[in-house]
Amino acid sequence: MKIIVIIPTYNEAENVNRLVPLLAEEFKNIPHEMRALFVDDSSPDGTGDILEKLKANYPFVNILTRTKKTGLGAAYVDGFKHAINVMGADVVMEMDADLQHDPKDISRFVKEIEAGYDFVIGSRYLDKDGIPREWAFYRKFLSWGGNIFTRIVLGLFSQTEFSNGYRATRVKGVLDRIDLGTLMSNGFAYKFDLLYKIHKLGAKMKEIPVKFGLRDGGKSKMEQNNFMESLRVVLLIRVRESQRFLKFITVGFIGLGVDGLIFNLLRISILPSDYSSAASGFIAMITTFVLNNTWSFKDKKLKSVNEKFKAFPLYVLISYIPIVFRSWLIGVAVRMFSDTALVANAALFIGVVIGTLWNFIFYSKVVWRKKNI
Ligand SMILES: Nc1nc2c(ncn2[C@@H]2O[C@H](COP(=O)(O)OP(=O)(O)OP(=O)(O)O)[C@@H](O)[C@H]2O)c(=O)[nH]1
Ligand SMILES: [Mg+2]
Repeated sequence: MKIIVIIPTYNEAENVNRLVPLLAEEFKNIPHEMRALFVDDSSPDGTGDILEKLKANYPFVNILTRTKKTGLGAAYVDGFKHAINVMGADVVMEMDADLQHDPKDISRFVKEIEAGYDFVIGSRYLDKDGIPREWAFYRKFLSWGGNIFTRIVLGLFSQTEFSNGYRATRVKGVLDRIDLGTLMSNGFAYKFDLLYKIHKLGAKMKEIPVKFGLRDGGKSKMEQNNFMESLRVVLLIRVRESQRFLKFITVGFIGLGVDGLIFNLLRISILPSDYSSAASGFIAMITTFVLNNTWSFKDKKLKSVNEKFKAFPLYVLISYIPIVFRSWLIGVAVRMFSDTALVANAALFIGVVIGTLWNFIFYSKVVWRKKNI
């Protein structure tokens, strides 16, 4: 495997001299083609020149020079593209230059990739010493609170770490399926979006405990707006994810309208009420199926006639289960309490809410389970 450790630098002259020999030590122990790719934004402190000198003694050093400092996310996107398209990476790693990420951990990341994981992140929350003791309370709180908040908002409860920039990602089938041009932030917050996109692909993800050191030398480049930008990205991911649900709810209402309209049209023209209901229900099912397929689940669209014919009976079956459940629930409720409009409608409402969630989950996981690539 060709593994490329991407290290963005901005004014890290003090650190790269120490980091490169440590990388050399670590790379010796790893039975793969190991490379480092420094992405330097023309640092005014001469980091680029120092790297050029290091390159002469350490051939694994590669340098990508960007003319402008346009943010950590933008630097990484350029780094990923270079690593994949120019250097032919099988795996890319993300790592800071300031020795807060211990180079000795690299082999632990590689082992997890060898074991079949697609994405490995170093978590500072699996061991109690993950975060530097010396950090001020507010920084500890922000880091810890931010990760808990993200975990809840994104509903990714298996993940304890979202913001650490020490990661390894498989290229084939994972990173090469992500449109790097559309990541939500040019700054540090791209890390949240990229992690979520990797999760959405169904990648096998793994956390390993790491200790986050103190910055060794030089100044922090943590941008002032990091916090607000991260909050914006996490909330936007949530909105983006909820869009499908909102579309699905809209389709449900359209279905209800179609059902009612056709039921009444048939009833007053040619059919008795019971037949009208059966016919309108069926037409409403077809309508919602088509709308869900072309709109709510557009990205997972069933394209061939064959696929649609197979999926439709499943769709009908899934949709009928909550209707049966709802009828049962109403029966139980009126027997337990009293047969009043309030009890019956309250039970109906609970049944509809449960049914809506049921349908959404099973449509997502069963009917439209395959993502089109
Ligand atoms: N190329 C490039 N590198 C950057 C940029 N911003 C940060 N970096 C590098 O990204 C890595 C992480 O930045 P840091 O300033 O260490 O951020 P941090 O670790 O969250 O903050 P500290 O704990 O204060 O160090 C370092 O290697 C920086 O040199 C940027 O805009 N362009
Ligand atoms: Mg740092």
